[in-house]
Amino acid sequence: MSETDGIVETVNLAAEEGRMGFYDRAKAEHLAPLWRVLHGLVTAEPKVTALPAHFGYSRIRPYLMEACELIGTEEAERRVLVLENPGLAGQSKITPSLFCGLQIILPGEIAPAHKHVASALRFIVEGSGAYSAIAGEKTMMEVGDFVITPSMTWHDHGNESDAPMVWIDGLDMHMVNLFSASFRENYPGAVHPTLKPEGATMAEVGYNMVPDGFRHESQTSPIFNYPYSRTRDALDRMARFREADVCHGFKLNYINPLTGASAMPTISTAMRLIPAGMVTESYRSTAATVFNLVEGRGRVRVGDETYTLEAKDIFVVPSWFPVVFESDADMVLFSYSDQVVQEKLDFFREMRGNA
Ligand code: 1HN
Repeated sequence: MSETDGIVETVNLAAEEGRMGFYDRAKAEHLAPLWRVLHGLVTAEPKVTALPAHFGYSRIRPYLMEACELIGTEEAERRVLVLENPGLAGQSKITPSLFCGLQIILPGEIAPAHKHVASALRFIVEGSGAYSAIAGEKTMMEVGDFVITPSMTWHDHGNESDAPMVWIDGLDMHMVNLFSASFRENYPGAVHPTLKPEGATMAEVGYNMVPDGFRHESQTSPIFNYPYSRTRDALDRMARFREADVCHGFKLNYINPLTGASAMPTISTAMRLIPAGMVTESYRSTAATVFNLVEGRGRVRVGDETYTLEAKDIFVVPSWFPVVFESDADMVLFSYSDQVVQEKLDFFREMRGNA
């Protein structure tokens, strides 16, 4: 929408000439007439500048490998290629509120410890046996695992395997920056000392049981690795006795087991299974969503675009764009969005079918 779109709707353009002197003098006092911008500020429908986009993993992977020859993790701090929404180029945004990157870490490398207000998710795409250490507890990561770094929590990563590890980094820093609330700190030393044995937190809260007096102040789930083996098993079992949702297939949302709320306070995360042969009904919502195909094959239609999907591909559905999935072989899709924030703020809207 251009600046004049709002003006045409709101004010009599012929009369504007006589007001220009007033506008000029008001501007000197940092005053501006709302009536010239009103309808651009408060639109009748979402004003979406983000575009649908598809990042084929086989096309991206060579760039990740080349980046490994050009820079180490010590210098880069994090060796990440940012997935930029083509409608939001140069802003490090996959959607207006969310970051998406692909991080690669080679055998023997360490991504040094730091912490920041922004929360991060890792979704593992390739490799096995690298760890993320969060608040002094390591977790080994496998393809399909969903790993959380809560706000202002020390974290470092290391690859103790003999192959590269690649994961998606999803962050909420654009929300943090909207509020000018960002802080970050580097740890004095490459790695944070180990404070808890691996699996400690999973034992405490990962089995629908909790020790007496267990305290957890943060709004982020205490569970920081949701392993794919369990997620996949749950989807499989669910598909045997439930009806698939016509828009989402079989969908499970990641939750904080202590509260039942979204696992992360700022990012909704989910895994869905769209069984072979299913074509979903059209769905749109105000929560722009980033997807990763973990397994399976098929197509997705986003607005007027159709993307053929192979395992590990990433794509984005902007706000209010209709999405339809066509599954050729059981598709398992991870997704993240800002839905939880929009729900908290009473912004969220969705439309099922073509209604
Ligand atoms: C970050 O801290 C990580 O810890 C990854 O691995 C990606 C992108 C922007 C800002 C901070 C990490 C990031 C990031």
